[in-house]
Amino acid sequence: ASEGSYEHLKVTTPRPGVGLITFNRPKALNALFTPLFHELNAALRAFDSSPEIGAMVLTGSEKAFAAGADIKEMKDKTFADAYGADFIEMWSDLMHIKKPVISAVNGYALGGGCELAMMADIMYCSVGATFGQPEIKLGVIPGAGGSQRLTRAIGKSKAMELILTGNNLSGKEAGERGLVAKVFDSAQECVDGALDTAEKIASYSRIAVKAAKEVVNKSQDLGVREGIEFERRVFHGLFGSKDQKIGMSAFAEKKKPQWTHE
Ligand code: CO8
Repeated sequence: ASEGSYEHLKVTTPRPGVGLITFNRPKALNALFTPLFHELNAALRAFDSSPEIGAMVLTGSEKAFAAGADIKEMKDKTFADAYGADFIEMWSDLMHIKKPVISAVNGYALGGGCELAMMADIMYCSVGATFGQPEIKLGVIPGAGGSQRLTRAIGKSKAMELILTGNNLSGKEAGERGLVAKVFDSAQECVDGALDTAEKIASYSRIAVKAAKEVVNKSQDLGVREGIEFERRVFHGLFGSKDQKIGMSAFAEKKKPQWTHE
């Protein structure tokens, strides 16, 4: 994931252990289309497998995180085109990334843009962010998990209202309703805040971070009892890691832990 090798993205490593992916399709407000996803998936995978990287930030511009799927690319598709080619399946590869991903949302995050932001592990936004699932206005419905993730995040009644009306949700309200973890006053502060959090995550044991992300994600799929049992197994497993010995010994010796990520 070297700088400058992408057409629709900017890919950089601005902080120790942190990969930053910025959508760069300004003329179409970062509308999402297949060539962009080929690049996004390649960039995410490169960071996920890089030993240098501990966490990632995904962002757009001040005007738009992403204004949705590219309507011009989609408009002439038939059912057979969409179903036959599993249209947008590869748009959800973000879900298979093992390292934490933070979405820093400024401007429009509509339709697929909102869905992609919600696939991240932590969402941040600025007061100027605008979330929405406007698919109903185009004669369709959310197609990349919006109906499920938005409903879990903000509750059925509000999600239903947004999805049935196509109305937007402001950055401020996204914070109040718990869609995002934090709301910042400006776009720059939002990206910087996401980079700060990513840098902090990247400073910990990669093994523990991976396990923490995995167990929290399981809470979305499992019942509470199975989830707690799963968590305990993973917790026990971490006593087999070097980093558990390093972290706990460092505390006892009042030293800073030097992780080996093993
Ligand atoms: N697709 C294609 N082009 C777009 C899109 C889009 N979603 N959004 C904006 N653009 C283009 C415009 O056509 C325009 O291009 P041009 O200059 O060539 O005319 C350029 O971006 C700038 O846009 P506007 O002039 O419209 O800018 P405004 O500031 O006036 O308005 C809005 C901004 C309100 C965001 C407006 O552009 C808009 O309503 N866009 C469409 C929003 C939308 O409906 N999004 C949902 C799309 S459906 C969807 O996402 C289905 C999800 C499927 C799964 C996705 C998996 C991840």
